[in-house]
Amino acid sequence: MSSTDKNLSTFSTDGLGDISNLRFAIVVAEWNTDVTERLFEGAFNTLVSCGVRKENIERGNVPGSYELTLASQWFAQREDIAGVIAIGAVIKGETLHNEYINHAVAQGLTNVSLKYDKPVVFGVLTPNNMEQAVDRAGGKHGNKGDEAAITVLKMVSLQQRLSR
Ligand code: RBF
Repeated sequence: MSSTDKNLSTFSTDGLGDISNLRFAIVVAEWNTDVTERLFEGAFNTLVSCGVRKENIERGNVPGSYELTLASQWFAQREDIAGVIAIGAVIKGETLHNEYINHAVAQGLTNVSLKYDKPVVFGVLTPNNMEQAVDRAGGKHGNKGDEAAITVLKMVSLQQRLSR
């Protein structure tokens, strides 16, 4: 399903429960920073508009997307953090670097999520070029940062319901 068909930015957040006391982390890669800043803003503003307190959102910057996994683990291992959003933009170039980075990060974030039993959301754009990245960072395909925020909230909410 393409992102045009499925845009979580428009999903209902009804039934999320009380999230005002939950704490979240957003880890942001500094490569392609114009894009990752827009993704961060989307994620941050969506968390806040859904009821998360600004002071309950922590940010950590990392040099590039490859470093998202370790920094996400540093946050995820903390008991006070309910969920983590990892944000990056890995743009395809003339070499295969993007595939190595993307696979490593996707697998790494999955491992962290399972190890610490909490949502660690993959908010990494993997476009062929900068235009595709901009289209997904507040452009014509919405903002994947918004979607990452909705995802972490939905997962935390499901986890809370199942552990009651
Ligand atoms: N990091 C990104 O977040 N996005 C990129 O598009 C990106 N491209 C890279 C291309 C090459 C050839 C290399 C070597 C690294 C790139 N990185 C990129 C940085 C990478 O995620 C990591 O920070 C560095 O490899 C240091 O571990």
